[in-house]
Amino acid sequence: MDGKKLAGEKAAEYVKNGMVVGLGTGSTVYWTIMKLGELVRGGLQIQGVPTSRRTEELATELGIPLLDLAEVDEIDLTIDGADEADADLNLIKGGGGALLREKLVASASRRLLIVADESKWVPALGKFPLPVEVVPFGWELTRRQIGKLDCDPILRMADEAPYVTDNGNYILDCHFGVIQGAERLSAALNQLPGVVENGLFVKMAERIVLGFTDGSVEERL
Ligand code: DER
Repeated sequence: MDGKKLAGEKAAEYVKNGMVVGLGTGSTVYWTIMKLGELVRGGLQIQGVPTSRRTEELATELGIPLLDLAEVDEIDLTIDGADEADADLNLIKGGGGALLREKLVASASRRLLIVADESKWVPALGKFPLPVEVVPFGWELTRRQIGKLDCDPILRMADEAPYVTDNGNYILDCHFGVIQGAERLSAALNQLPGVVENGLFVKMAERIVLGFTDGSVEERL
């Protein structure tokens, strides 16, 4: 069974009529958005706030009414994926390059629900390199500063050129190894000149829906 599809579709059950829903980015929340498209065509009335251009395009194709983040005071529920999640529900996100808008939407949400397959559930964060969004101007200097935090930052490439986010920035994928003290590291990264945001989502998620290859689905708080 496809754990991502199981988790993604299960999460759609949390969406109620009249909600403003943050729509995450990635191949797991894709299934949530597909299910919401089906429900909207069946009469469900929601407004979505996309976390990336590609989520915006998908939701538009599906007929899900959309709002810009600037238009909403508060989002009822955001559903998004993750690259890693630990038992404290701290996350590494940004594998899909959408971490800045994802964190902004999540921070404006009353509830954050994560959807993932079992492979994302880890004893400790850090095996997945931590994405850090940086401004292109002087990125090499920023890279050196981040490297002083005991990691190896690698510029994310798309074909022969640096990957560029929806916000016109670069991403450094930072290999820390096991991360001890995610909150402290997140603060240390974000105070560096040139760093826009990082993929550590600390104490933001309320619960996670995990899909397993055996066909089971579990919720963990
Ligand atoms: O970039 C992100 O944080 C996305 O949510 C993404 O990394 C989630 O991964 P998925 O495509 O395996 O759901």
